[in-house]
Amino acid sequence: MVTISKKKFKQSFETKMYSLYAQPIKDATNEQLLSVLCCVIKDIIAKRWIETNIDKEKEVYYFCIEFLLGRQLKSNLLNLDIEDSIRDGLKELGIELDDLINAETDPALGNGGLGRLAACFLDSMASLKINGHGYGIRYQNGLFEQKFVNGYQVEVPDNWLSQGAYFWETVRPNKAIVVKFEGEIELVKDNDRLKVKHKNYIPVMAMPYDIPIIGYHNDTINTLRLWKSEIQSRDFGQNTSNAKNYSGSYEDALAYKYYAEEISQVLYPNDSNYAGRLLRLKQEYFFTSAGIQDIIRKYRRTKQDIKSLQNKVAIHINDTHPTLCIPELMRILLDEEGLSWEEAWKITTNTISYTNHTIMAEAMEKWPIDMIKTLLPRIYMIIEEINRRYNLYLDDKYNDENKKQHMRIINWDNVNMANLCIVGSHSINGVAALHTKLLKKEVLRDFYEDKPEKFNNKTNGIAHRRWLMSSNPELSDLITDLIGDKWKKDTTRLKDLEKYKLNTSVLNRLDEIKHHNKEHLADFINNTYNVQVNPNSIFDVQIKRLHAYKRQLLNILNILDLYHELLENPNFDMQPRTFIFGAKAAPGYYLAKCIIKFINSVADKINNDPRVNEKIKIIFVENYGVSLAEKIIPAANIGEQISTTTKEASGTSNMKLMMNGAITLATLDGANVEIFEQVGEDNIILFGLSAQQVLDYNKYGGYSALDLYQSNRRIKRVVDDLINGFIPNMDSEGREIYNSLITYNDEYFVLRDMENYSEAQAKINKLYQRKEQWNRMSLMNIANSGIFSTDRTISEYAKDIWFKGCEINEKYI
Ligand code: 26W
Repeated sequence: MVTISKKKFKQSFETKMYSLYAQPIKDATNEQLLSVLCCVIKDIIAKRWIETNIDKEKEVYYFCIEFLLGRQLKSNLLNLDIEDSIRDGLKELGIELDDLINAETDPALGNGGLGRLAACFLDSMASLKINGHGYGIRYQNGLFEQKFVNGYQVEVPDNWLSQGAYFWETVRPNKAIVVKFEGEIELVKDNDRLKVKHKNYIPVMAMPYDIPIIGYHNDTINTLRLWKSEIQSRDFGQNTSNAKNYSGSYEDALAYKYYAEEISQVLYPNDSNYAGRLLRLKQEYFFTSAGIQDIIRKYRRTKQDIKSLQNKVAIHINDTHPTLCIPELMRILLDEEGLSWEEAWKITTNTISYTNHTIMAEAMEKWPIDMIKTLLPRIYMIIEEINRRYNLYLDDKYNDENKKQHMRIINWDNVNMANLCIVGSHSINGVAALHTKLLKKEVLRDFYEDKPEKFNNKTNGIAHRRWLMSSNPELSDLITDLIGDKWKKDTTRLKDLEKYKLNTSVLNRLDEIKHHNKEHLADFINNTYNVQVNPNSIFDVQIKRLHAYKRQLLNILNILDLYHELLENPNFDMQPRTFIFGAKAAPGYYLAKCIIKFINSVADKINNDPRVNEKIKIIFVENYGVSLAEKIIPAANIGEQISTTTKEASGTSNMKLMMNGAITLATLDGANVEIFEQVGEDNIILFGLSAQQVLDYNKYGGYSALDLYQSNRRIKRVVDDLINGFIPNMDSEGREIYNSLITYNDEYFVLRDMENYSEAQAKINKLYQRKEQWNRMSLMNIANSGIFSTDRTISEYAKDIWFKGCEINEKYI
């Protein structure tokens, strides 16, 4: 393990300050101090980082179009176990560590669940000593910064590199790679073989920026390699003699610069609707090609037979965005290594595995063939050949035309990326038990019936080091006081907490810690939004992207209903509640933006109504992201997981909230099902339609939102509030939401689940008044959250997918 004494640290810090900034410490800004600290830490780990990268065993490469890392300083200090000596050392230099922790930018290189999961996976791979590395894109602008103006979401560009650099990264120009776009393919005779010549292509340089991923209390330091797109201005020994010839004019040079740099300019702020934009396809090929070329370059240096690639390398495709890994690997094996199609296909499918993250039809990627053909001529030829061979297989095996249509890779002039992933990989997994079941039985049924052995489930998880140890240190210390610290490396040990479930003093301690965290959050809310919240109220939290299926609307309509009840009957029995929302809407998603405006408008009305504001407060935090989540989750009493059943593949905020002692209020959707199985019915509040009921409604109809609206007084009252001026200044937004519920028959069953939801909320109201029982529920949630650590998830991926049949697998059995 790396260590550093306080004395040595202080010396290094001063020396670095002089060499980087030539100034005394007292003159430095927090950003400068932070950059110096990052450099010192990078020096400490450098040797170990190099050693980890000397290949020993099979390596895993995790391709993901987004990585939502969060701030790194605190978690790096935790994982290196040097926080105390660094804190003390800095103090002696007159510097507060916490100021530097807060000065770090939070790189928002992801939209939500998918990107954050990828970041948690990196943490667990390093902590389990798996040589597992991430490949992604170094977006110049991450997810937009959200501002509220008159209650509307306004998007501001996220300029996370405005300080000039990201202190954790190391750029490696000597490892740059050329990615080729457009041009023409010529087949030339070379002795008795046909050789592929790619002419007139546009070369784009992929520049690698490496971020160290530090394992917990071990010597593993993996790499997240993010690629930045640049013009090809230098020759790093790569043959680009067939590249397009530019005239050399100023205009040409500018156009080329724009073409290259645009690719990694901005993260697509959309996590639900597939947009089909050419630039997105460029991004997808850009980072997959760079990554695959990088892997093969490294492998070639080992001088091993390319046919043994699968023994040394596992490539994981996280959702369909990196699908082009499949034809890109084929291209290299065929065109550069000269293998036969059969050999290349075997290596490719044995090396690649795929995770599906959504069953929502509108998120499924289907790229027009003309677009792929023009942008990636050689890749398209390979996809066409994969499709041709697969069609032969299908025609041989099945007669049912409908079924075959469904399974084809190229269909209706589009390439279906999920189908390509399924055909081109040896493992397909869903992200929670219910999700995998729906994949097998509904969405991918034909593929499952064709090759059942390829399908498996890997229920998501969360990095407990960030989401409990680092963000909730008081709770973490209490747990260690009670059961020792083995749980930090094996979270199933949290179960030992159950023996305190009747221990009043432990339950009280738990309550004090929650209260303390709520006071911190209340202070933050007061300082930031100038709203007073009562730490004795129930903190009821819904934090996730804004989407109709996640049903923030159900939550706010119920709040409106409570408001009416309170106005009608001031003695209405209600524990004070603080409803906390955090959510960004995709900029082009109009209904989601209307819902944001609606929540903000209701908040404005209720928070300023003295008749009720001892009872209800609504806080919609601006610009929700990883850093805010770390503040909110430790303070939550209730986690709202209220998606329309079948729609949320897994969810991960449900796990974070549970692990911090919040009680889950949920539909039996995604991983909520498994949370329920862990804690039992006494420790979770369930409501709503079952998966089967939702499937049946969707198949056979039978639900009329209008009938329900007309027959239920309370439902009618809140729906009418959308359009009757009760909530001021939202005529058109209210109408839009109203139409989605009534005119379009409530696609997400908001009104259908409303009564049941409000009963569940009433139940919570009662339960919270029995404080000891509530605290016991909280303890039971923490105690049973252990299986939701990504350490469990990742060891399952390792055992069942990446290292299956390998010697090194013994470690994971
Ligand atoms: C439009 C392109 C697009 C489509 C889908 C961009 C991003 C996506 C993601 C796959 C959406 C996503 O983040 N899905 C979420 O993945 C989480 C991690 O598995 C799950 O916990 C969430 O339930 C799922 O919605």
